[in-house]
Amino acid sequence: VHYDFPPDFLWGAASSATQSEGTVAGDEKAENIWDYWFKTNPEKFYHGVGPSITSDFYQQFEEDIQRMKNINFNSFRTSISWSRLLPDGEHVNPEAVTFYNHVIDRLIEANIKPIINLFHFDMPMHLQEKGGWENSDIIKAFSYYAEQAFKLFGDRVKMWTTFNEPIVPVEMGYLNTYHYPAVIDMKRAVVVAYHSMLSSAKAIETYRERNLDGEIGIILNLTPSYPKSESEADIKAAHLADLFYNRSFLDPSVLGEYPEELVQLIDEHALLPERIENDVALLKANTVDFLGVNYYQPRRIKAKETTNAFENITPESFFDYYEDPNRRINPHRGWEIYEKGMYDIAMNIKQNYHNIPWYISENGMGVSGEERFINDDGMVEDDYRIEFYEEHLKWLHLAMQEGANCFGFHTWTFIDNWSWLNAYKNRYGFYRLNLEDQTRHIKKSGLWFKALVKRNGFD
Ligand code: BGP
Repeated sequence: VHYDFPPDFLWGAASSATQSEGTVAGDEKAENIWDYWFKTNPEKFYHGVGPSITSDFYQQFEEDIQRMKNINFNSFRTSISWSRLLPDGEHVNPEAVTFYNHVIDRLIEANIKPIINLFHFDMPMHLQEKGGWENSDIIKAFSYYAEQAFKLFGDRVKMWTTFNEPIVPVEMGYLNTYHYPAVIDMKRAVVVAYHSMLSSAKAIETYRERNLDGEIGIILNLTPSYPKSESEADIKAAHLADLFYNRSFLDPSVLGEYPEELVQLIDEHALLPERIENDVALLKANTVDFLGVNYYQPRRIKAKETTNAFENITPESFFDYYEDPNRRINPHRGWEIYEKGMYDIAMNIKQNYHNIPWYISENGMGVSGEERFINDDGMVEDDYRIEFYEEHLKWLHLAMQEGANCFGFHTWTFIDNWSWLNAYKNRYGFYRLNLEDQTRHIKKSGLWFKALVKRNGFD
């Protein structure tokens, strides 16, 4: 069997500002929630390594872009750091402008299409102090930031996204204590989700007002929810998980409105946020041009077994997770591997989201202790990662044969990078990062990718 992909298919990888740029002395970048949290709670971070130690893309981007070119990337996604571009929220930092201009120009010179994302978990601290996404003023602040980015870079960047995984700050920061501000409060979580969705729509409106020649979308982590059994209760539970964790952003982003059922459910539990004027019209008029889909693993759902679920309400008050004994697990990270999930997402978009153009904006395999796989030539022999990608690409290929409107595949990630909770524990890159001397070393998967892109497919 040959797995051929269409001409112009986007191949590359994704990264984010906070996870790759790093900070340097004399840097004008202001603090974001990650810098602040690391300063105040370093013990929360794996091995005490915070966001200042990264692969130093800020200083090494020229060579790194050559590395991308060497393995045939034709596209690359990263984010702008809001607190670097607008340290005080108002004035543009000229150093940041120079940096992002250089990154964008070098990418274009190397024939690598830049896809620029505006928000990847890194709220500037001065805005977080005013409530961050909880404060409705954020909608204006975000659209101001977006406008500056469009003005500065919109002549050359033709693909923008407003957010990466907007559900994650909601889930990790307001329903779990993993991300700052680390509170468990469904009411606040709903407000955060609502204001981030409106901020995305407002930024899209701002983009379109400028009549730029380009497209704007959003990146969502879609986690297909599979019921444990065919019982009505399990199916309903999986449906509710899907409403909370996928459709809360997917529907308003693509269809321009929240699922009625979700609104009702939120209302029944007295969790509806104070409405913003014109919200319905804003969402309706500013749906996305395209969708980025991050896919790692599905959710396995069963009906709720325990009672008293609504005491401290969270989405998990409505369903339980279960572990399928037959599931396959990535032994190096603990996440389930279920390649068909990618196909199911594709079919869902085709059937229920008017087959909007989309691409895989992240897919990847985190591996802890990857040094174990370094061979005598100093190369990580990550055959497990190659297999992981090929198995996913097979399902993607099938979906495309059945009409899925997918235009690209990006992996997570290019060079091993710093992760929010786990720092450098789990490695994902095509290049291994040696943290001691900041050297980069291609892995076997990097060479595999190079051949894949050249061939525009595999056999
Ligand atoms: C996604 C994020 C990325 C990245 C990735 C891997 O959810 O968009 O920023 O971190 O997950 O996850 P982790 O780093 O937790 O292993």
